[in-house]
Amino acid sequence: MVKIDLSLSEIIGTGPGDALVVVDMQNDFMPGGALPVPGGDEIVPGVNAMIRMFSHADRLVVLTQDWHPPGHRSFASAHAGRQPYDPHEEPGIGPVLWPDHCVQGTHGAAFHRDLLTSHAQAIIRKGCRITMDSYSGFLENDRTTTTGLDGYLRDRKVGRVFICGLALDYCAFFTASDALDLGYEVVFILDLARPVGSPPDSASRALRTLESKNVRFVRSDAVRY
Ligand code: VGL
Ligand code: ZN
Repeated sequence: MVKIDLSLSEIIGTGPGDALVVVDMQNDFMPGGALPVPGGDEIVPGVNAMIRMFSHADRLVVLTQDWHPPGHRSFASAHAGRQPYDPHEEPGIGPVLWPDHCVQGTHGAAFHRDLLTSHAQAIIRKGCRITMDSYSGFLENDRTTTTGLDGYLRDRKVGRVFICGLALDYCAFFTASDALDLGYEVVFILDLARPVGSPPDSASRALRTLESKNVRFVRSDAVRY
């Protein structure tokens, strides 16, 4: 695991033009869920504190929600003889297959019951088409189809996005990476993200990639109103 040193993390103020993007804080990604992320539930109070900080007229909160139809191609169950977490490369799907998770309208796809969802101004659903996954909140895994998030943020005059949520090595990572590529300043709140850890080096790779792209890693206690 790459160690990011946040001991020197400077206080970072928030204000007009800032958005908080909370990635996939859904039941299926919590311990006991279908695709559990270790410690996923532990970050809910901290994420809520961030949501409160961004719930003001001059800034905004966006949630992303993994939202798959039954039989989605990212599910191992859609491939004969394959198991969850098996490696798999297919256009728009992979690098691994997943357990059935976040099926549209199910309890597993719902947000954690304690998440302050009523403060969100927009909810972006992704992975809605049966043959295509979407790890990023901006672009689906064909790297072409947009979710509308970039248009929404631009329209709302957002220049900087703060990112937290699940999973650090998939949806939070790809959302941050795309935000950087799309020209946003990106602040990644490292203590409010947790990895799936499959394959084992996925979190290290994600962090190294973000580091090489000018992301700003911070601890949540350094973020101020
Ligand atoms: C995610 C795997 C599959 C995530 C979503 O939210 O990180 N990971 N679908
Ligand atoms: Zn998914």
